Amino acid sequence: MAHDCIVTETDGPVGVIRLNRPDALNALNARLIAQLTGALEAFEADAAIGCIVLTGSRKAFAAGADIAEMKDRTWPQTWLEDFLSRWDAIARTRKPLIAAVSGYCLGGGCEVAMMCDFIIASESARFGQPEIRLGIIPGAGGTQRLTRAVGKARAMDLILTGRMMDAAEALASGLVARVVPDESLMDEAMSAARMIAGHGRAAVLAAREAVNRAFEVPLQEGLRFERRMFYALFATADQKEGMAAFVQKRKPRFTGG
Ligand code: DAK
Repeated sequence: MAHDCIVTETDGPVGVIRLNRPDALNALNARLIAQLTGALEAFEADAAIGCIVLTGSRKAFAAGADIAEMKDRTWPQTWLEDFLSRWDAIARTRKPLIAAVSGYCLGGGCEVAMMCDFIIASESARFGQPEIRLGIIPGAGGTQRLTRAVGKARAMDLILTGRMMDAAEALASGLVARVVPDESLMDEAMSAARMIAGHGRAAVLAAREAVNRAFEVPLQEGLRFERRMFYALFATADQKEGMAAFVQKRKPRFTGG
């Protein structure tokens, strides 16, 4: 499928996907989601890529799922076709995924950003789950991931009122990892992505898997999982290289082995 809703590029070991439907504030229609999941799969399969940055425009990361596309759907259609099920593929990405968010990040857009490993926001970013104003509720993880990120009180406030929160509130509530000036957003995201891509690949995958476990299992099970992953990394060449480099006072040269 030709890419007319996204733009992809690579910069060394970093893959960049830019959502690109400027006339609709990057509203996420089926075509865009198909292109996005296809691009993620391609970067996953490319051994040269160690980290992926997902971004939008200065005005909008994405203003949500495409309302015009879904407004006339019926319940049997949504149920029988498992409407929007392709979205799950975004959350299944194994390589580290950073959301670089500027402008509107609403509804499904906020849910996609929350599927990423972390969010770097620009000062103009606005987050929200306004679905309630359309007579629906979040359907791609908003009630679950937002609640885990910001806690019940603020998640209820945002989801029940449908209001937006600015970047400062998103930072204070733990939804985003960093807030940077608008003009520095991509530099900051790319520099974080290059740093991650430069680390040992197995350690990076193990780290993100272990952190994600924290949301799914009881503490003792999570701690056991972390320890097993920690031990397993001693089987990698990158662990030998990382520790040898430290004692030899030089930079490590990780190979992914
Ligand atoms: N869908 C379609 N078009 C949209 C859109 C959207 N979500 N958001 C904006 N647009 C279009 C507008 O219709 C307008 O198009 P034209 O009239 O120029 O043709 C253009 O983008 C510019 O928008 P505005 O003129 O409205 O721009 P403003 O600056 O005045 O306002 C705004 C910006 C972001 C406040 C406003 O556009 C707005 O409220 N947009 C809707 C936000 C929203 O309600 N988002 C939630 C949508 S529901 C699921 C997966 C996902 C979902 C559910 C389930 N599964 C996997 C099961 C997700 C659901 C949603 O996201």
